[in-house]
Amino acid sequence: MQSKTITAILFFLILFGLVIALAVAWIDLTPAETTPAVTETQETQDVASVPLAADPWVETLRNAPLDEEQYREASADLNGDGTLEIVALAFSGSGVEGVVSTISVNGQSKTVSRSNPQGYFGIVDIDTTDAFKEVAISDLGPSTDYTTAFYRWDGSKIVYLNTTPDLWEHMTFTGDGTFQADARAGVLDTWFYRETYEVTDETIQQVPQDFYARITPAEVTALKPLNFQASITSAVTSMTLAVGEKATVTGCSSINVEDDPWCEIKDTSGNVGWFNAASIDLQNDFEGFSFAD
Ligand SMILES: [Ca+2]
Ligand SMILES: [Ca+2]
Repeated sequence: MQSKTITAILFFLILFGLVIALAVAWIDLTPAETTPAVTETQETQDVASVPLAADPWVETLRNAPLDEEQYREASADLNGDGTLEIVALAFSGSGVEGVVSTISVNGQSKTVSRSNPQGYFGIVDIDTTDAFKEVAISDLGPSTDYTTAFYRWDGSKIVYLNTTPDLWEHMTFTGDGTFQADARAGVLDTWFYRETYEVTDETIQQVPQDFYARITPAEVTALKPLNFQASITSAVTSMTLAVGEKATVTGCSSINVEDDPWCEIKDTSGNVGWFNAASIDLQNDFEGFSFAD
């Protein structure tokens, strides 16, 4: 009886020892994998040493590579007095369309009113006969509605001249006090024309044109028989289109609906006619007009 009891106790002790040994081995093997290194780093980091959360888009704007004539900081004589000004563009805010850019000249600053900045400015000379050079800051807009804001330094303060459509790199500056930019028309379908602007009395204004030519003429096809008159003022029919006949719309007399614009159309034989923009049904008279946001 006694030896049986001793054997049972020994067996139990060995079994118990084995269970303990296995448990210790399992504990030794597993913990390293359940605590990721990143969490440890975050927990042990001193809160004061953590940099403020930077908006990735603001960082992109601050660090994006620049071409030759693009600047985030520049020294330039903006008012022709022989002294260089320090010009700088800074960014704050967050989100692609929530970023605010601020232009500063010699420590004075102005907020650029648009919200999707390209991240740099250019220096242009609209009129080579005056003392000023202009700071041009373009913005990509909410849906490729590109704009450029223009500023001057008058010797003591920043003067906002105006904001025009298009990116300044895409504009034509001939130095005669005017420049050309692509602008979107407000009549018919979606089309762009070359707008001329001039700088006068510390502001930039459009120069009215008799005719606004489409940069890309609209290639259209008549969906019903159509007549066109010889000019805006002559009601004589100069051109007709049969169903299925192709023609090209080249431009209009105005780019604003309020001006009651007339538009020019040419057939494939070179005949020219005019139609009132309000008189046609863009969807049912023609096929081929394009509509974009
Ligand atoms: Ca100066
Ligand atoms: Ca000038």
